[in-house]
Amino acid sequence: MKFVRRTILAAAATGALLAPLAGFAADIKPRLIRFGYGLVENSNQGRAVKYFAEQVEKNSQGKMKVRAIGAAALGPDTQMQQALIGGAQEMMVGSTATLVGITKEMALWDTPFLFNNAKEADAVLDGPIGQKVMDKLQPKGLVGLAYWENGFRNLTNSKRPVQKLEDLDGVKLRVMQNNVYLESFKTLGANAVPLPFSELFSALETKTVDGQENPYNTILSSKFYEVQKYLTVSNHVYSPWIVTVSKKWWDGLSKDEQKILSDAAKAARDFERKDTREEGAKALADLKAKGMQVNELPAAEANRMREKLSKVNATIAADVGQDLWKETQDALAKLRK
Ligand code: TK8
Repeated sequence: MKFVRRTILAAAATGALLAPLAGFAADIKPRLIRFGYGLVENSNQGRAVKYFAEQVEKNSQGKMKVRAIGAAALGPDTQMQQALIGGAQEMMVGSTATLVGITKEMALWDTPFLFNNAKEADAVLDGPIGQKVMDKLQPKGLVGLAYWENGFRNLTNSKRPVQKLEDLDGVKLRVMQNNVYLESFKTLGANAVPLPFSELFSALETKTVDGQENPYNTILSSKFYEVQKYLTVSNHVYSPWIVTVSKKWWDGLSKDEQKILSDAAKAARDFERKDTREEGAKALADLKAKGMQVNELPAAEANRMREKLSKVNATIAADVGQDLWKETQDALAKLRK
């Protein structure tokens, strides 16, 4: 008995010694981070937030705790952004598209058909252009840490398969609350209705809107297949998510604490992109199995769509600035060489 107790005491002493030693040089205080997001827990977004939380807790020896709050329980993206700016909430991840009202340069990522594939998206988002756009958040009270993948967006609706552009005529289509999306889908002939994501499922269920557009992963995790019959593969735009922090709160953190958050956001980005792509590769089969009728937009129609949508490019270029627009086009041309 005595031996057992001594062993336990010795083990406890070693543990107690090691923990503070490991954290000795680092300036880390106990912190509670309320981290909000829009999708459900069992989604690529939810899984990545969980991974982020684990990284932060581990690398701060348990001092920094992340309280992950999903399913828009803290409100839609725009509401959380305001909470971050005011300092009432510490962190969130959401669509860059909902940030355009705060930072107009974010509209760059709404450009239809900007990226041809995920490799191009990663290169531009993780490179100097992505950083430049992200830095524009700071004067508005937000700090961007990393772009995560939402993904290439595809159309779903409950009316008919979209085989040609005209099939979109009059379809009440929910779009993100953003002028580029509104203008893009109006240009395509749809009756575009801006709505927050948190209201989307019930809007589809009650037929307030006929359709929406989102990546396969989200159509699956948000169970849109329960209220949408037709899925049209259009890949009309690549949409990023962005991890943001309240600048008010961030400025009060030590350099060590900031680094822990920044590193964890990037590690979670790599985890998330891999997870999203793996799930995305199987999702179409899953969605078919759940009863969705899937069609590819014929190449000729996809080209017509691309051509029509190129009209909004001029508006985007004017909004984000001609220099940034040109820099992006040049970077893409270089990547495609
Ligand atoms: C989740 C949204 C979602 C986006 C949308 O909060 O609104 O359609 O694609 O991922 O950010």
